[in-house]
Amino acid sequence: MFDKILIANRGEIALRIHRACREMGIKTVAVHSTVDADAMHVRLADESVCIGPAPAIESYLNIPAIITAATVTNADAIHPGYGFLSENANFASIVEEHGICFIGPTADHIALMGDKIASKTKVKELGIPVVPGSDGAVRDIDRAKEIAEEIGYPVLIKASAGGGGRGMQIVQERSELETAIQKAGTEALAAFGDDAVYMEKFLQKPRHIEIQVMGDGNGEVVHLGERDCSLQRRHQKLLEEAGSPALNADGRDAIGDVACKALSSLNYRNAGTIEFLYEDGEFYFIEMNTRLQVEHPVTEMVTGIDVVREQIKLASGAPLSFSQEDVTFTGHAIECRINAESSDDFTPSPGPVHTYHTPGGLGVRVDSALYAGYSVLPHYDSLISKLVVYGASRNECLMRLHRALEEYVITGIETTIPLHQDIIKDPDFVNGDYNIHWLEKFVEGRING
Ligand code: MV4
Repeated sequence: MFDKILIANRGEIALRIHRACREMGIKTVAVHSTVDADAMHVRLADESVCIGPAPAIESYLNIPAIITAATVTNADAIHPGYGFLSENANFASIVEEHGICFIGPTADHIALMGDKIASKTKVKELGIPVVPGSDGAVRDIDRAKEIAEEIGYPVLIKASAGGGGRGMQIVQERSELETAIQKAGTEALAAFGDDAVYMEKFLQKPRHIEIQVMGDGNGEVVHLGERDCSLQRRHQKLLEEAGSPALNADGRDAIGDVACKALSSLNYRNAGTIEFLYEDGEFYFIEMNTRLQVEHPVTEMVTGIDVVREQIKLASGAPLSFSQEDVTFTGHAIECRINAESSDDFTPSPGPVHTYHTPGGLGVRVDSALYAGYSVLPHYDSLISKLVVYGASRNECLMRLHRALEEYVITGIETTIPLHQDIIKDPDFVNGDYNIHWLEKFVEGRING
């Protein structure tokens, strides 16, 4: 097992990783920018290294500075968390070239899944259902028109180097297709340096359901069930649940099985998430994330498995500590992402936190690096806390979430707590009756009365 891990991240996820290390008797090294010197992740770590000024490009994305920090502190491994360098294949290989273990998948798998055309082609070949569309890149406009007629309009043009909603064009009819393909290609080239685009049937009212997987790199792959992440605004998730209100145990087993078989033949290593659109009882692969995800705690609550601990064990060369039969799904969990933003128009609200009082009690977990007197910085992501609530049933979970949101006191800055309080009162939400478009409409209705 590792003696010391460098955590190449900040905020709540740096703390989350630190906690797993502490419980495993592993020493931690925090890295931080100049403005993060008094951050909680720095205070708790055994050692810390300043890696640059506030802009992430010069600190949390500064590969030479992070490698140097790991070298001078003698760290055996680096955990990248999410965001920043977590899905940078180049970073993963540089880490390994320095004899340091990268806690995550191989650089090749990160690169494969980062290329949306290559990953779709690969997973389709491995038996995962994909959205009907072009097989590979769209090059020829006449061929594109043929495919669009076959699958039916509307279609969606996506950038191969995109992902997470960046670089997409909806096409309603044949006359718009050529212009949209050109526009998508030009935009993709400017944004990502790669003009490759592909085409898919546009699904009108899907849910976003993702499957958590973990592999040992030798063909053993298990799944930890699904998360429903349909509540998003501008491709930012706001609330996630495990399990999905739309899925039962049989549905979960079926898609989980398909996911495990496919990733087993890839010899997938460490944690990963396969994202699907789910419409009319069918799953359609869209993307795979090769990192620990923000919303992993809801999976931990219903399975009892510590995903970060398991990541660290796998990275150290241990086999999976459980088999598929050992994984059971009990109760229901919901995560509310608390952002330092206005609940009405989502304008960022950085600044000093005056009062800070967290909810507690049975079934309540708060993953946050906030403390009274801390000042939320304008330079980074506005996520300041994840309120994660467990209940024996979805209804118990919702009742508990009501009271936990009521207990939570953060003053000095605006937060998304009031928005969450309204969402969980809505009858559609209570019934689990929502899709990827629901939140945008809810937010609009909430402001305009
Ligand atoms: C789609 C889609 C409908 N049809 N693909 C957006 C983010 C990226 N991961 C894929 N996205 C979508 N792909 C087809 N063929 C609708 C979306 C989409 C979306 C997906 C998940 C969660 C929220 C979303 C919001 C708008 C659009």
